[in-house]
Amino acid sequence: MTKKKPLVIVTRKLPEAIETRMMELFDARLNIDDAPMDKAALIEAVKQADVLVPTVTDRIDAAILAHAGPNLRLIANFGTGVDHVDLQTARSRGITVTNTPDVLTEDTADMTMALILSVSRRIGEGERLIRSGDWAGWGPTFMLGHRIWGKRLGILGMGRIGRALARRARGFGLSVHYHNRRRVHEDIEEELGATWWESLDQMLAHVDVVSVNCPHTPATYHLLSARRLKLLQPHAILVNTARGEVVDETALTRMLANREIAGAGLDVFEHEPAVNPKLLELDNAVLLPHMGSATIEGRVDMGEKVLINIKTFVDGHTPPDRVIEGLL
Ligand code: 8YV
Repeated sequence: MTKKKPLVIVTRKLPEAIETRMMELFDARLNIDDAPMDKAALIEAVKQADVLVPTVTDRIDAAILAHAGPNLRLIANFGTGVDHVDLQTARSRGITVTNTPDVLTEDTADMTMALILSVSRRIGEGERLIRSGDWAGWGPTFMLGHRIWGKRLGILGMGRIGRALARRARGFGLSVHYHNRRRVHEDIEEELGATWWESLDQMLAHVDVVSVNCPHTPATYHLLSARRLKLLQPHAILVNTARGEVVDETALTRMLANREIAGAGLDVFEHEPAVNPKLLELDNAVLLPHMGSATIEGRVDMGEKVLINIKTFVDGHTPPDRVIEGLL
């Protein structure tokens, strides 16, 4: 007798190769239209599924998980950050949660570097000028940005992406500073040429560029608060490719508007997909729609990780990217 395949509900459209494999391996319910699922649809999904595959756009909170059916044993997140899943509730309901680390590290670090360059060298402004048809030609004092070579970069969160950014930054002549809950091993510090700052406040006051590369957790919510943002020097720029919630977006917007800091490059927002309308008016802000890890290669790699996590779990083994184990 053949064993019944587990019902895997996928909340968003994934790369075709991943969806094909998902259907071969499991009883997969896909989201062909890619319309984000509303609360009622998510409740229905957790009621029925053996495995749920959500993304950052799905808020899997305690209210949703309260409806989880007895079959739901695994949430195999498509993405690294799991701040949209209530991990404690999942664990207490016996639901294991996995994610997709590593495979989006280099792409996200590339995008962080791109934002640092875009803000410093006014790439967005230049592009908009060309498209407006108003470009009157070159001039010696035209479109001057700031050199990044020789400046100080402060990385907030020296995990995988922070380290990948540090490697790139050195090639661009930036000196690397970082703040992390725990100091990284001295061999890594040496490889990256990175200086640890125990005090985030002191690092902020010292650097020219700040990059947010830590996850959003209760401990990092508004870590860059209005008070801390004020420690930045007026010529400093801030880049965020991690999570909007780590930065007080209202305070940041106000400071950008008043030129209390020079610029910001944001790929993530506090109330995504909503963006503070005042940010949209600012020339010193480069704004991207959460596309830090958006490469075809990366999305396929993420999908493969999801498949492996589900397959190992349903085969009775510990999935490689387990974030928490469901307790029962
Ligand atoms: C993904 C991300 O696009 O993996 C993450 O944590 O922020 C993104 O790069 C998204 O999470 C997919 O769910």
